[in-house]
Amino acid sequence: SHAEKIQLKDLARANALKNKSDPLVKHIYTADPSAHVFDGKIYVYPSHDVESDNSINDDGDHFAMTDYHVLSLDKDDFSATDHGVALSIDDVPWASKQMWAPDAAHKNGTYYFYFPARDEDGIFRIGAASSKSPTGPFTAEPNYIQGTFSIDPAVYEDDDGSYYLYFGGLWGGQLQNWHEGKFSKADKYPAPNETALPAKMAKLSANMVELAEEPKDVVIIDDNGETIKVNDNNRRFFEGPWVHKYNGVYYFSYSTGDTHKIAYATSSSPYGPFTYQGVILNPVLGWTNHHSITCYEGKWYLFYHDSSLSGGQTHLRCVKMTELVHDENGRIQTVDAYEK
Ligand code: FUB
Repeated sequence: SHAEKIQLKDLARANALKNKSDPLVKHIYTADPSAHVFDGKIYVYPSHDVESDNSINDDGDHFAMTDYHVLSLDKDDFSATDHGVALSIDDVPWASKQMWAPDAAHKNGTYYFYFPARDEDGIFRIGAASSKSPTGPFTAEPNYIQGTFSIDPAVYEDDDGSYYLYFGGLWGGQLQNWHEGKFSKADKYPAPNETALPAKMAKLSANMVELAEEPKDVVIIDDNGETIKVNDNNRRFFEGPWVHKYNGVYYFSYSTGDTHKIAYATSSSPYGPFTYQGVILNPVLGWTNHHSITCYEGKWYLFYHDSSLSGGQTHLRCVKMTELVHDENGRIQTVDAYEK
């Protein structure tokens, strides 16, 4: 019967999620999973980690990725299919190296893929590519999105048909090299007791491959309305922004970088300011922590990664998923996924 089929599906999904330590795929290294539901199916847009001889440093030179694969999840048991190379650096005219954490969006039958990479001058920019299929292959725009810089794009599709691009990352992500619209080689941070460097956001143009406005600061404040400060490493934005909406509230979530958490803050507007709320995901195995959140058939899921598949090598990661719970007050229950 129909009811039995639904029960079987729920069982299969519950089974798939029971073991939080199972990577979605094991034949390649994957990281930074951005998950979306397109046409009734979950698609995951991850980075594709590769071995590299580069030295391990604070600039992230060891993250030397050169292409992207897209995963889709089976509707019944969430088993993952790898759809092969969706975009390669050889097919991106402006990009020189390091294809880092991507995202995707859907509008009017076209799928848009967003990705950071260094340009010919070694400066991180954010590019766009498109396809008629959610799994690509994607055709890159000839140049990066004008006005973008830094890393980790995340596109949020609002209920009114607006799309917002959030981006930014410290250290290797170069946010600290941008001041008054100019890139400088020297790192420059505000004083420790000043407002932390913010993520950036801007509305996308109707064509999805341009910004409709100058990037604005994503301001995070505490319960007293004070901005989160540079030296508040447990709460300040580091990289990996993501936005979802729950009960009409915008949730801005992100990695705290050197304190290795996924934290979140909430607002009544996609522009913020966002009020700090707490931790979504505690540190995982490996230096980076990077996530996304999506709702599928009434349940919320957290996608994240760790370095368990490579025995702990920070730049060789694997993506995973688990259920995410908002309590009756809209607070997110902290997930502890560290493998002991
Ligand atoms: O995967 C490369 C970089 O590491 C990402 O862009 C960051 O968010 C971090 O996960």
